[in-house]
Amino acid sequence: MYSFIVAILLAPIMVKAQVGVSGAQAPQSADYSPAEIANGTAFSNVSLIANENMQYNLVHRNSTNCTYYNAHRRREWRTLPPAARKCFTDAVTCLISMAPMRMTADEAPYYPGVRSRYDEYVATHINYTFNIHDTANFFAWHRAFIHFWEQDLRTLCGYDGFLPYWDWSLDAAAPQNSPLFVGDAYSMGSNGVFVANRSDTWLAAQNVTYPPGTGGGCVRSGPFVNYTVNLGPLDLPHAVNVQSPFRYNPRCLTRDLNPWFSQNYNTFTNLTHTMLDNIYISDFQATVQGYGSESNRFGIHGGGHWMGGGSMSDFHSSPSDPVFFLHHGQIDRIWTIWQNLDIYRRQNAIYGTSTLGNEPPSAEMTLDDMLPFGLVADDVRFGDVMDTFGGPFCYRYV
Ligand SMILES: *[C@@H]1O[C@H](CO)[C@@H](O)[C@H](O)[C@H]1NC(C)=O
Ligand SMILES: *[C@@H]1O[C@H](CO)[C@@H](O)[C@H](O)[C@H]1NC(C)=O
Ligand SMILES: *[C@@H]1O[C@H](CO)[C@@H](O)[C@H](O)[C@H]1NC(C)=O
Ligand SMILES: *[C@@H]1O[C@H](CO)[C@@H](O)[C@H](O)[C@H]1NC(C)=O
Ligand SMILES: *[C@@H]1O[C@H](CO)[C@@H](O)[C@H](O)[C@H]1NC(C)=O
Ligand SMILES: *[C@@H]1O[C@H](CO)[C@@H](O)[C@H](O)[C@H]1NC(C)=O
Ligand SMILES: *[C@@H]1O[C@H](CO)[C@@H](O)[C@H](O)[C@H]1NC(C)=O
Ligand SMILES: *[C@@H]1O[C@H](CO)[C@@H](O)[C@H](O)[C@H]1NC(C)=O
Ligand SMILES: *[C@@H]1O[C@H](CO)[C@@H](O)[C@H](O)[C@H]1NC(C)=O
Ligand SMILES: [Cu+2]
Repeated sequence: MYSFIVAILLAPIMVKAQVGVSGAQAPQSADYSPAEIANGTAFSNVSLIANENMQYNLVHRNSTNCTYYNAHRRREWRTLPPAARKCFTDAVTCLISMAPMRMTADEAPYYPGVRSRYDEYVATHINYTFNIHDTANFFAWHRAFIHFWEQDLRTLCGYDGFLPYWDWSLDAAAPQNSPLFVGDAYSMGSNGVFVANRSDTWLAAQNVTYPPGTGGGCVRSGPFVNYTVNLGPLDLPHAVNVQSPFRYNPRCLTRDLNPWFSQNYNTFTNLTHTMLDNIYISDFQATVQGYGSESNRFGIHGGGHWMGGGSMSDFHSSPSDPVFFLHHGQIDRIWTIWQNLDIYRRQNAIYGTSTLGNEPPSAEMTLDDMLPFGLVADDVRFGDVMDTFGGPFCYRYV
C-alpha cells in the first residue's frame, strides 16, 4: 500500500524523466500495472524511453561519424522479410563450410575439433567459458563476440544485412510454436526430433530437475539440417585435459524447445522486472545470469539457453547452434536498453573479476583490461566495447 502511494506521488516526476533529461531517474516497475508488465506493453514503453535517451544523449558520446541515423539496425527475426532471413542463414552456412582462418598449423593439434571458421568461434567460447560468465566482462565479451561473427557473415560470406535478434518473450508461452523454428527454408530450422521418456533432466549445477522439452533429438528440417557440430559437449565442469575440451566429436545439431524454461524465466514479466528492478550493474548482471538467488537459478540468459535445449544448453559449446547469436543479440539489446535508461551512470559501469564467481579469485577488472578473443579476432580493450556507438561499433536495436 505504502509503495502504491509513493508511486502515485512520484508519477508526475516519472513522466518528466521519460524525455531523457541528463541524470534523470530510470522508469521503475511501480510505474506500470502487472497486466502491462505481463503483456509486454511496459517493456515496449521502457525500450522506447531508452531509445529516446540514446538519441538525446548521442551528442555526448565519443562517436565521430556514427550517428543515430546511419547506425546499423539490428532487427527482431520475425520482422525480417523471408528473403532476408534466408540471406542470413545462407551466410551462416557459408561460415560453417569455410576453412578455419586464424588457427595456425602449429595450433591445429591442440584443436582437433576445429574444422571451420564457425568452429573457431565455438572453440574460443569453450576456451574462455570460465572467464566470460559471472564475470565483469560477461556483457561486453559477448557483445564483441557476436559483433565479430556478424562482421564475418558480411565480409567473408557476402551477407548485406545485420545480426537479427530473438525476442523470446514473444514466444515464452510456447517456444516450440515460434516462427523461428517452423523448420522451412526461411526459418532458423526446426525443433529437434521428439525423444520420449528421457530421464536425464537433473541439472547438478542448479540442483533443478526440469520436465523434458518438446524435442531432444536432431534438428530435422530447415537450413541447418545437414550441419555437423564438431565440438563439445563438455559436461565435465573444470576439465583439466587441455586437449579434451576441443576434441573432434561430429554429430547432429540438437534442439529441445522447452516451455518450462521460457514460462519460468523468459516471460515479459521476468524481462521487465530484470530490467527495472536492478539499478546496479552487479545486481543486473547477476539477475540476468541467475546467480545469487535461490528463486532465479537461470535468469533470462540461462533460461534462453535451456529453452532452446540440446546444443544450445551446453554451457561451453552453445555457440554451435546459430540460435546462440540471436539469443545473445537479445541479451545485448537488453544490456543496451539498461545502459541507455541511465546512460551517465551505466555506460561504463562494470563490476567483478575475470573468473566465474571469482573462483579461483582474480583481480577486479578495469576498463583498461584486454578481453581475449582467441581464434576469433585480436583482443579488444574492455572500455572500447561498452558503447554500441563507440569503439568498433555503430549499431542500435530496433
Ligand atoms: C496490455 O495490458 C494493458 C493493461 O491491461 C492493456 O491496456 C493493453 O491494451 C494490453 N496490450 C496488449 C497488446 O495486449
Ligand atoms: C511511456 O508511457 C508513459 C505513460 O503511459 C507515457 O507518458 C510516455 O509517453 C511513454 N513513453 C514513450 C517513449 O512511449
Ligand atoms: C569518452 O572518452 C573519455 C576519454 O577516453 C572517457 O573518459 C569517457 O568516459 C568516454 N565517454 C563515454 C560516454 O564513453
Ligand atoms: C566512420 O569513418 C571511418 C573512416 O572514414 C570509416 O571507416 C567507417 O566505416 C565510418 N563509420 C560509419 C558508421 O560510417
Ligand atoms: C515411454 O514410457 C511409457 C510408460 O512407461 C511406455 O508406455 C512407452 O512405451 C515408452 N516409450 C518409449 C518410446 O520408450
Ligand atoms: C536439491 O534440491 C532438493 C529438492 O528441492 C533438496 O531436497 C536438496 O536439499 C537440494 N540440495 C542441495 C545441495 O541444495
Ligand atoms: C542436405 O543434404 C541433402 C543431401 O545432400 C540435400 O539434398 C539437401 O538439399 C540438403 N539440405 C540443405 C538445407 O542444405
Ligand atoms: C517469471 O515470470 C513468471 C510469470 O510470467 C513467474 O511465474 C515466475 O515466477 C517468474 N520467474 C522468476 C525467476 O522470477
Ligand atoms: C585459449 O586461451 C589461451 C590462453 O589465453 C590462448 O593462448 C589460446 O589462443 C586460446 N585459444 C582459443 C581457441 O581461444
Ligand atoms: Cu557465453
